Amino acid sequence: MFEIPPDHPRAESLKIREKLIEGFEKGLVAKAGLIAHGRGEAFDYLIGEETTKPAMEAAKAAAAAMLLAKHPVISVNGNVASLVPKEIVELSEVTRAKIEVNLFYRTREREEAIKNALEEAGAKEILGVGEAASATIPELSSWRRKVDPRGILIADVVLVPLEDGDRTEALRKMNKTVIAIDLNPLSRTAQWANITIVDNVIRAIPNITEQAKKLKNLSSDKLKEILKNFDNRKNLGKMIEIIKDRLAKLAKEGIYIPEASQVYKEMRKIE
Ligand code: PTJ
Repeated sequence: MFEIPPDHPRAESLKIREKLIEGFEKGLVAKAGLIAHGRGEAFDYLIGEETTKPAMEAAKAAAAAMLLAKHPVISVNGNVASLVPKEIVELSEVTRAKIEVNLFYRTREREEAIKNALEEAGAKEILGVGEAASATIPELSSWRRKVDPRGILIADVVLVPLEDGDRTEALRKMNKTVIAIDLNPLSRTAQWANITIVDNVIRAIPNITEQAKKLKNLSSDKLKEILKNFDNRKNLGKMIEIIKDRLAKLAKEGIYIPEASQVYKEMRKIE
């Protein structure tokens, strides 16, 4: 892995990027996955690279939905397997969710590479690899239509981190509850899902696990209450407001980076 200078002002973001490049070189991440990450980074900048209150509320609703589910499934693609393999395994253990590999750019080599990465991270069972993905999601023409009859096909709740909108729509039409993690609140996935967590998967997956641990001993009535009080439209609206207000504030203040702001002040003094 390329060594990131620890004092680099954007060291954390660069480390995440390197993880993805490494995942690409190991055959887990699709070329388009690198492009998708860039898009995610841009939206993360806009929200301030931290979990917002609405994102935490969505993570809580997601945890409640997964705990209430009969057959919860976590759908994993190349980006997710590269960025948060251990965190996916922990979430699956806390919520008893199955893990299924489901790829847009499906190749047998990538399926196997992702399965290996998840097993290295401690996963015991991985669905959806090779012939195991023998069932089909109706009305979906992409490779994402191929699912495991023990997993996504019979799931009542599916967590789809970094998804494309078509499958979210298809899963909803199959009456499944879809939980999406997407930094872009305007994406088709974000708009189609029942619960959308507008946050980076790096933060969102551990947040759902933390919430699930807290909620685990609640009665199903209490969990249902949490879901009833969650409104995805409103939550997405709040996220868009947060971006809007943040940009308005930054535009007013003139500059975003505190050190740069200081340099400008010094320059003005000299003038
Ligand atoms: O591994 P595969 O073959 O299944 O392919 C995976 C990709 C991501 C290439 C595929 O699902 C795809 O093309 O996705 P899209 O349509 O590019 O959408 C990805 C969405 O995820 C975009 O809205 C990004 O803003 C968002 N995103 C990117 N990185 C992150 C993210 N959201 C949360 N956390 C991230 N780290």
